[in-house]
Amino acid sequence: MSQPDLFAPADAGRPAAFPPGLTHTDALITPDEERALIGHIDAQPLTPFRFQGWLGKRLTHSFGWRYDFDNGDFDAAEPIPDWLAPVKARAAAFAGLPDAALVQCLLIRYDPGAGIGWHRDRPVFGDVIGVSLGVPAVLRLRRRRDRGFDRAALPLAPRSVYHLGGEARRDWEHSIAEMDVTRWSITFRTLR
Ligand SMILES: O=C(O)CCC(=O)C(=O)O
Repeated sequence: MSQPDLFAPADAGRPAAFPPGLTHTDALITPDEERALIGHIDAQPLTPFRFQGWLGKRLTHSFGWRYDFDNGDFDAAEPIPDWLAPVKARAAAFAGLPDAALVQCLLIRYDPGAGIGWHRDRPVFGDVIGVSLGVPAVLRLRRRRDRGFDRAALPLAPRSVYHLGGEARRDWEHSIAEMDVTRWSITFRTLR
């Protein structure tokens, strides 16, 4: 497990400490497992992310619980399927959480041109554990200060996993820039 890049560029050249509560490790799964997971994700009924009538470019599918960004509804969804069980167990162990606590799962496919803008996950969710698939990406983080933002950037290798807990989850926003090539992610969440 690593706490990469203790310092990253910030607005006005001010360095920002890497957020406490963010941990990361490479190689959570093997390349064969990654290929199988990508195949499963592509076989799901992925739909464009919707936000208050606006249609995003990334494609998503939820298991366990679904938060509807169009109307704020939060409802039970189809149970997390068996093909996700091994990666969920490893993600939970990595984060030091009980497997049973990861009750929500979001699949995302970012085709070229798709990204995810600055946000904090909805307050109904607790810890967030993300598995990154396909190609390298960068998880950008920022926290608003009196002037500008503190910023950090976590490189995500394919098959790596990150955990947003504590301050990183509570006080920092995160985003991923628009991709040039397709990337997939699996995020697991606890409920508060
Ligand atoms: O694709 C990722 O790793 C990030 C996903 C994310 O930020 C989210 O689902 O809220």
